[in-house]
Amino acid sequence: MRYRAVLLSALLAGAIGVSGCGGSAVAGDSAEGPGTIVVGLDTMRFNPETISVKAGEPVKITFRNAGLLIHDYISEGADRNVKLANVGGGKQASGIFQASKPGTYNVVCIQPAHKEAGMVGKIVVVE
Ligand SMILES: [Cu+2]
Repeated sequence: MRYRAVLLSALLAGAIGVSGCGGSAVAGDSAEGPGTIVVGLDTMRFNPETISVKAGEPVKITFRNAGLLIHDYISEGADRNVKLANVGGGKQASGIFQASKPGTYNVVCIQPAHKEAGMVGKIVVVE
């Protein structure tokens, strides 16, 4: 529903000519799931560190890099992992995560030394 509202307001903005930046950010994106945003920081943290999703449901995860360094948001062990790699500073990327089995799935940034510095997160899949 939120996706549809965003799309509608984008269309309206375009129609009355107040659209600030060219191109549609939503075109081509999957509309599956309500969507969750995780921010990556140069302090080697994900914010939020842990997100919670429902088992079996495809969830759109958007990883927004608020730092200057390149970061990744890569999950492990799920049916469909998000592999948002080499996201530049100020950029963002989206992917679909889906896990049928409840549990805790790890997320890492695989840039050199980032994981070791604590750039790890979790996706908790609940029933
Ligand atoms: Cu990183």
